[in-house]
Amino acid sequence: MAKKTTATAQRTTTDTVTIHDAKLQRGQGGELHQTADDGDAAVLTTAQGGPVADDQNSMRVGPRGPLVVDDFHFREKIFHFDHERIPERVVHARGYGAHGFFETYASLAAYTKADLFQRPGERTPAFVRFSTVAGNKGSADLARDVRGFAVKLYTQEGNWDLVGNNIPVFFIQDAIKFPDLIHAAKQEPDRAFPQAQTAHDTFWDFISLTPESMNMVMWIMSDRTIPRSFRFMEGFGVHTFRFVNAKDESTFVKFHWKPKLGLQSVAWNEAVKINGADPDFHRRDLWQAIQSGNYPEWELQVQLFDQDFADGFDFDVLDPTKIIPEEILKPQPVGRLVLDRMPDNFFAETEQVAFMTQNVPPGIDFSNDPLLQGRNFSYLDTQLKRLGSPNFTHLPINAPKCPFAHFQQDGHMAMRNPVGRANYQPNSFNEGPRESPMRGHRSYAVEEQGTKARLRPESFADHYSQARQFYISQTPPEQRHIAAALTFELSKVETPVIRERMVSHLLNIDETLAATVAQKLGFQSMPKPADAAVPTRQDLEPSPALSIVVKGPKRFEGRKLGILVTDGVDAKLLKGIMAAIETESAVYELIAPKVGGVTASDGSWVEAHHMIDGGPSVLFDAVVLLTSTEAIDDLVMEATARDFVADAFQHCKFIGYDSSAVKLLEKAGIADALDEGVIMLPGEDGIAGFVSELGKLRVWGREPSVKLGKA
Ligand code: HDE
Repeated sequence: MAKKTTATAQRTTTDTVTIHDAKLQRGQGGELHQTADDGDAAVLTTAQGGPVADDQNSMRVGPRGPLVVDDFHFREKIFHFDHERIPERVVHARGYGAHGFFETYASLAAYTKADLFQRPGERTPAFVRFSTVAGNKGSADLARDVRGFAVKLYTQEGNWDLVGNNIPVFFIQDAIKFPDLIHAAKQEPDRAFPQAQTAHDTFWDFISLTPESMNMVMWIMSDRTIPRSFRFMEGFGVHTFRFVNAKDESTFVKFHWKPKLGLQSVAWNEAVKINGADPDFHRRDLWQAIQSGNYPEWELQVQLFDQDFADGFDFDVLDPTKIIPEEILKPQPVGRLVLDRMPDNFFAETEQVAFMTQNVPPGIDFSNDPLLQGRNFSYLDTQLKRLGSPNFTHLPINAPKCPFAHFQQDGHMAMRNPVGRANYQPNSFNEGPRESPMRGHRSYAVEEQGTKARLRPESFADHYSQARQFYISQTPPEQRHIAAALTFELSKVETPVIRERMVSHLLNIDETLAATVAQKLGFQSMPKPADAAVPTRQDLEPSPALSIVVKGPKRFEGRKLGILVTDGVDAKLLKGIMAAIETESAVYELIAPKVGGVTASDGSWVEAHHMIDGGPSVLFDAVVLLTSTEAIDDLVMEATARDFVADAFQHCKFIGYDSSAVKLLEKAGIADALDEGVIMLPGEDGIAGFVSELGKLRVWGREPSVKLGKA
């Protein structure tokens, strides 16, 4: 007898089974169906709209026979599934986006006619996508990498895309080098690894042969490339742009986004562990913040300058490997960006959003930065490749939110089709839109002349002075992290000459830095400094604005406290801490030895967010250990609990603890090393005093003793 393998045969007990809130019922032939016949769900249909009777079983000949070709529902379902993926972005593949708005503070009419900057208080809808550059779509969030900070502003005069990064300079001075840079940074082509890492030969080979990247090297080896959250990063337009006003006068402008909650990064050792504990750490952080109403906010600041300033400045303002230090040209706040809504659908919005540097409204124009000009060429191409049709602007996320009218027509997947007879202009039928010389985008009428040639200007030749300036502007822990990052990255480079070449560049930046890295790499002798077209300037003043620590937060606001609790936890103390954290506009999560929660000293049940394994201390900005005399002996036996404390300590975090947790400090091996950041609770200044201390975020003075990142 043939084996009975149908769903009918497998399910013999009940007639109705609830699965994911839908009902499975038996059809006439006894088959099980998910059914909407009771009226509480929409009827499942094919893409053609035909109601589907059975979505659980494909059509076949007999219970164990072959499938039949006329099962159009099966064919359509599988066909569509097979085509679900689109090519990932060639760079910035992994990203996460959110909706929000930009609000103008005051009219900038004197500088620009850009409509969004005319009326104080006006709000312009915005969509922002944050990204890493090198990793593939599924890579981990805490890769050491530049972060993309791409902003689409749906202005009343067309979309403006400010496609920036969290670092204000770039690796190269000419867009023609971009494919080489990216090939070198991504996985090596023969072995297809390493993923989302620059710590490999080809990257450092290219970099060491490209001295113009040295300023960027200092930035990427700093903690800027391991941000704690998208919410605590700066964003930069990088290039010099132009504002153009109604009188057609131009002012140069550089754009900066400043996070309201201050800057913050993680430690490298922490980043490595976060990638294992929660590869979606940055996504989850943004999701949780927005879903809980803690809307991240940035201020848009602009550096405005004229040709005279540009002529007198130490470096060429068209060179994207240089900044204009904020101390020399103060950025002016002009508005704020608030992210207050997550997309309804990741693919439709975050994946399909198409940013293009050439999307500028009237009043915003380009400079001759060769990188910017090259980008203006590239971004349109890449959207066609990725989205597959010139009609990608028909997708809601890419469509302007202002009225628009043009004669572009047809093509794959055209969703908006012109009506009427005249699909051209001029026409005699008075149909369709006409151009508007008064309102339309006009480029600044700059006079250009020169000899056509492939060349690099002399004014782009100084590759080391600003790299040095960046390095000397960092606080001691930040300088240590740069040395440690260089050491780590170069330790993964197998070809000795590449390491040597890098150290020879470092000699032109800072001798102590070069010596530290060389010593850690085990060099027997120092290489000669790299040949430099222009000697490094020693006279550039440090720019404190370049330090993350200096620009850190004043409060714990927006950060997350991890509270490790056990049965018998002091209910009053716990409640006090939770209330104080809420008052600080911060959040907390509870971590317990077991899934579920614990019973507090007053007998109440305390629900935990994580068991210790799933909530290591790297996921938090500070931690508190609240246990009890009954539970502590079991707790100290847990390796994960000891790691929780030891990691928090070595990552220089603040640790609050109650008297019963002393044993855990001992077992974690830190009881002898307690400092001002390890605080017995409720503490001399009470819980409020403890929470106020947390605003300092890290006890950097501890770092040399724990040797975290000490090169
Ligand atoms: Fe991009 N870049 N880029 N880039 N870039 C892309 O466009 C390119 C550069 C940046 O979230 C691509 O839609 C060239 C600098 C961001 O969707 C592509 C050059 C800066 C994003 C492209 C650069 C950026 C991209 C790939 C050298 C900071 C992600 C997918 C001249 C100011 C946008 C895409 C998003 C994406 C080309 C250099 C930022 C291929 C040729 C400098 C944030 O068009």
